[in-house]
Amino acid sequence: MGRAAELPPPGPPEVAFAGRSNVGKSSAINAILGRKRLAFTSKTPGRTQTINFYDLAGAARLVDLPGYGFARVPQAVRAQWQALVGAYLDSRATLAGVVVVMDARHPFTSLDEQLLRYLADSRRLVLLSKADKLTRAEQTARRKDFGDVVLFSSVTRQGVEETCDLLEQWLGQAAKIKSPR
Ligand SMILES: Nc1nc2c(ncn2[C@@H]2O[C@H](COP(=O)(O)OP(=O)(O)OP(=O)(O)O)[C@@H](O)[C@H]2O)c(=O)[nH]1
Ligand SMILES: [Mg+2]
Repeated sequence: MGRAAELPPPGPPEVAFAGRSNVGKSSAINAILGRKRLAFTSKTPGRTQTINFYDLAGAARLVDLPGYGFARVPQAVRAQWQALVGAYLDSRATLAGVVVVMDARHPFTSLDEQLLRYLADSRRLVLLSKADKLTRAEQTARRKDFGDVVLFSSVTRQGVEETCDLLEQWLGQAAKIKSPR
């Protein structure tokens, strides 16, 4: 894992993607940017281990954070994760907002709740990922349970537009993140 000292110097506004391992953060970034293999994804939880920055024509950045809650990670690595991601979320002056990605099929864990509480005063958006695994009825039920969330799928691209619109608002006029259609 990298250290905070290795982060690129603050530049344009950034939106960071946070959440448990394997929920689809890197895939969501790829779907939003319309680039299949930009951010590395994997079936194995714990794929993203450092903080990765994706530059949007110099006007903004999307930031792929390593996931938390991966049981097989040794305690030392977990502590390092907390130090790295905690320091980033705490002190990044150019952080414009955080997208919290949760698997639409699973209830929030206590770590998810901690993160949401921690971000309570920030700009944040909750994506319920892998929505393609749910039926319409299940999607409706999730929306009722969780309130203000976007049902999202990097496979069907459900929710991509809605997310892009909101991120563009956060990032300001300079940042056009939608891929050309
Ligand atoms: N069906 C479905 N699978 C998805 C979706 N998004 C991601 N996946 C799959 O879920 C697995 C994990 O995706 P990643 O994008 O690597 O997840 P991550 O949150 O970045 O994981 P870490 O980097 O380990 O924290 C991969 O096998 C993806 O193909 C989705 O919307 N639908
Ligand atoms: Mg990842």
